[in-house]
Amino acid sequence: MLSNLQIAASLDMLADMMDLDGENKYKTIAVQKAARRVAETNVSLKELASGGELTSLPDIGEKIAAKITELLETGRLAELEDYRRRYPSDLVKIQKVQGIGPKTARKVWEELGVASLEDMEAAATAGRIAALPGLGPKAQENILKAIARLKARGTRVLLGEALPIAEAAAAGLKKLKEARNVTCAGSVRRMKETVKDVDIIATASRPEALTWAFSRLAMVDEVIGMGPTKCSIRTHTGLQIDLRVVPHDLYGNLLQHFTGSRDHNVALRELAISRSLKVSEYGVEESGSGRIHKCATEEEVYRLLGLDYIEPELRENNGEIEAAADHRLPRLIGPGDIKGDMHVHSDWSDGRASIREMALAARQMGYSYMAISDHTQSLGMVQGLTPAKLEKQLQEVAALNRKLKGFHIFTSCECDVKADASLDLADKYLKLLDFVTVSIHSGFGQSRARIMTRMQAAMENPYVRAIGHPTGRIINRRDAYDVDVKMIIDMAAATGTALEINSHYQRLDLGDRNARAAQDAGVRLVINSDAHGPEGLDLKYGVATARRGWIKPATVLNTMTLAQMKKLLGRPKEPA
Ligand code: DGT
Ligand code: CA
Ligand code: ZN
Repeated sequence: MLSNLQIAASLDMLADMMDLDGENKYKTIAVQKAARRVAETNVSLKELASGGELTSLPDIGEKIAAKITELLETGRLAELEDYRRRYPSDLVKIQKVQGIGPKTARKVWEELGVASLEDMEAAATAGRIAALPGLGPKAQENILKAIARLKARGTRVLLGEALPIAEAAAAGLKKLKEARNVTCAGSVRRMKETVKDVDIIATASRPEALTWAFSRLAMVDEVIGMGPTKCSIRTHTGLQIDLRVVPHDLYGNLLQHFTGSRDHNVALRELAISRSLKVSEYGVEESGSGRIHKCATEEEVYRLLGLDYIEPELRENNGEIEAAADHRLPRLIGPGDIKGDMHVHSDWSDGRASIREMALAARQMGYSYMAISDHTQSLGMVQGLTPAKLEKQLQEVAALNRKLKGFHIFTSCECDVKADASLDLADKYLKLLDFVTVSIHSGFGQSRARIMTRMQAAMENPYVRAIGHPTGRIINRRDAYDVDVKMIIDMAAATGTALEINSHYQRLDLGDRNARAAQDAGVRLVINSDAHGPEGLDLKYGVATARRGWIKPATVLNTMTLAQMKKLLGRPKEPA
């Protein structure tokens, strides 16, 4: 019987083959979405299928359900096998290399017999790609670079994929009457943007009740290891989770130890030695007397070492220990500091909900404002805002603002800065808006100088208040465009333009380090959802990224009250 992960892999492969074959884009996307849904589904598809419930999952219609059933019943998918007979399966890896795509992949296979990434690299190194019509030396060079980047990349899981599963596992354990404490530790607790695996630490009246229950959770695909106080499992999504049940009186020591990071723990141990103490998972020991302090809480561990409590997100040995010793840790931003969202899409561009629905959802979250920032037209989407459409949208927003109680919608757009560095809407339109965000959505392959010219043109525009997802990276999938982040930060400071922390878990752009550098340079940040539907409004990952970047509430524009924001936007922007 196939696991969810294997089913998702087959569907993914099918989508890739369809792409290669030049199949209709919408059909391909539907299969990709289904694959993703399957991979993220925590209950076994076998069970859903046996209850005839596959189509109860979002993104799974009758057609996809039939494919899944075929996979479950026969272990194969006739359609996929047919493709496999026609194309070498490694071609799909080639087409996914940044800047190659299905047409080129087919061309190099048909013309040069290139059937794997190794073939591709060899052909490019030998100069045979450049000789193909329509490709040339520049394309060949880019292909070589992309292959090199691909090789350098690991297989860490995105936090936004791992955390919901980790939290579901923890919630499953918390329900047991034997459970006392249950907490995620490791990189998940530190909210690192990618994680290798999930670590859960617990205390219990009967440890084996917890490890047993853990091994029986619906999300478990395979039990990797099992003992009286330890259990490791692999979920249907392929993620590994390690549970450790620890003694109650050492809970603080062990939670601290297994939260890490390793570098933080090493530095902590060194500091301890300088204070004649020894820190380990067995307690804090006084070197002279040999007395061991067992700590039920992490706060006690840090207190014994003479340190202020250090939030998990800061534990990367980036100066937090020194700051804790000197009582100079920042008051970090938290979810409760956020008062609104300045980057939200609606069905006026590629969003799925109306402006009203987005506003109601944002108000429901406790916000007092949002900016509706639909895409402009050059993105190549039929729906983008033209000047005429924008003027109509302004009327709709004005009408909504008259009706909505206790909530304000700022007018905005996510304006493209085009490959030639011009903005996609003329100043006379930008001027009408409360808040303009500019993003790069095209010409990703341009030289650093070209990209920076575009950034500069955007930031020097007096109406542009923020740069959206400033580096363009998609974690594990697409590298940043060739930007000089330091220069972006300097330009932002000089022009008084804010930089976005885009909260989508695949972006987290700016990332933690860059956000910290921006704050140090006096640049304002804005933590946005970039939501395309009400469910996308959560800023959890953006706030976590900010916390990892030592960000204080005052650095972030959308911690302002509505009145403060209105006042700020009523004045021209000013250098930092
Ligand atoms: P990752 O790679 O995303 O899973 O990152 P972590 O930090 O979750 O690393 P992991 O799962 O290997 O270990 C969890 C924590 O346990 C780690 O942050 C610190 C602690 N730890 C584990 N092994 C060691 C070790 O050999 N030395 C030290 N000092 N700490 C360790
Ligand atoms: Ca881990
Ligand atoms: Zn957007």
